[in-house]
Amino acid sequence: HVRSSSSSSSSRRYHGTLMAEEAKKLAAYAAVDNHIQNNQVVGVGSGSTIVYAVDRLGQYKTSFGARQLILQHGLTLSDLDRHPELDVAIDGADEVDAALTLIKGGGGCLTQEKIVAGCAKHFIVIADYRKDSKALGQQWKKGVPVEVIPMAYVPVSRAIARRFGGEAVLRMAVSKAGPVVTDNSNFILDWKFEHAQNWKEVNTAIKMIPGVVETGLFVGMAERVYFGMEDGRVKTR
Ligand code: ABF
Repeated sequence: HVRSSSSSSSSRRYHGTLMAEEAKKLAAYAAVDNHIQNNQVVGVGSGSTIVYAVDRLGQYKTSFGARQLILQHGLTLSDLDRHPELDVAIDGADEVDAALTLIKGGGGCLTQEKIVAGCAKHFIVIADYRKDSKALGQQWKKGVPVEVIPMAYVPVSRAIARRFGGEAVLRMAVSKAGPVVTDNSNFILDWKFEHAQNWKEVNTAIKMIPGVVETGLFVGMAERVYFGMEDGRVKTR
């Protein structure tokens, strides 16, 4: 069944503005309530916003994929071998522009999330107000993540900068002990672009560079985005 959106009246506020955590929860609950029905197969991504969606999904009888969270919430874990077609995928994002183009992968996950989103009949994004942008780069300043085969990171970085400008920098672990290694055992380049581009073309072109596994540009994939806003409302796009 589908429930109506969360009300804002119970939202906690901080100095008159909704805290980002509360905004994430608002967006997540509204998305689940509006798009998930019992017994659906649902794909979920990673990050701090999706935690609230799984929390809400735990109240439904649903089977889906994102290991620890799902198990913690007593939901049925599955995979794309058993369920190659998903009813809905829900995920967070680092930035969402006016055309619903996303930057993802700030937290290190993008390839598996793009695969899951691509397997879903409906791909729904949840985010707090800080991710709401007119044009990519206005809010998210860390660039577009690009997952690369480790031995190719230097040539890929040079190819991106040469072709599209800016700089593609190897992402290092917080400890600085070495590069971040993804869940697919690859590295991540953060491409700090200089100006707005045709993201569809850029996404395709970067993917064609040998050594690139996937980009954090999600173009034409998101069907609907839910933003939890500072004033306690949920904005959809
Ligand atoms: C994952 O989590 C990543 O693709 C994206 O970078 C990030 C969003 O995380 P959060 O919800 O914590 O901002 O989906």
